[in-house]
Amino acid sequence: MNPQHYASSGYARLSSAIDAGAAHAAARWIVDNRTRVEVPHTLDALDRRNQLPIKLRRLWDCDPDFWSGFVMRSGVLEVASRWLGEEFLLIRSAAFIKYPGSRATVGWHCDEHLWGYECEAGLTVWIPLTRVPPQSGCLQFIPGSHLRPPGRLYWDIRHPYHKVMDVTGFEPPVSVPVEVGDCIVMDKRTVHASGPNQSGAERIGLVFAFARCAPERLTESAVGITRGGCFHAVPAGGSSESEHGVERH
Ligand SMILES: O=C(O)CCC(=O)C(=O)O
Repeated sequence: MNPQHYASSGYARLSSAIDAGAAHAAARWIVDNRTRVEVPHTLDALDRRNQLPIKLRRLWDCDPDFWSGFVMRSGVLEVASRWLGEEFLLIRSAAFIKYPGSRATVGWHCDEHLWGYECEAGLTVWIPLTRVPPQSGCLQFIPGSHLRPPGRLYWDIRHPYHKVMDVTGFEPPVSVPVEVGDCIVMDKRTVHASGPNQSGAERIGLVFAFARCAPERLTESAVGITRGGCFHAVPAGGSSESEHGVERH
């Protein structure tokens, strides 16, 4: 990856940055656990004709042993620390499922608007757990959108989970297909969307959002991470006190 590309475009596809074995194990976890009632999700996770995206949330909280192992072994930690340095927070862990033929799309948005609080720096690592060719509803990005003022936000009935952005006058979007083992890293301000899954195969994307941010700003609990792989719980709005948290080396 050319670092210049990330700086100017606001996103980059990193080939072979994620351990394929770890990605396969994560796909198995999603398939085995998606109907557990305690996994927060937007819709019936088995609705194969879903017209709205199925999103599983707070994966870390559902199984910290599994997901801390994934973060340690997959390579995602190295990706995040490349931009965020030695210490940062994992603020979101989620998965998007689109079954074969699903018409579900995700509207234009940037992730910092979804987080809803200010961060000094932040990025999302999007990890395909299945192949995601263009017809599977791959991510689309508006190059350079992280450097310009955001477009108007409005409600669109096709995207009931968050406001979407009016991208009139922005650069044309670029589709970014990926293979298992790749990942996409995007700045918190980069405008992106995804299309319907017109393929015959299920499409699963894993989302890990990382940020450097004052803990008192957090509206949900997060996981503090140091590069050596030490994790501790950081409560919403609270102080980062590792003796109250879960240390996982
Ligand atoms: O996986 C998708 O289709 C959308 C992911 C996305 O937009 C996000 O993580 O912000």
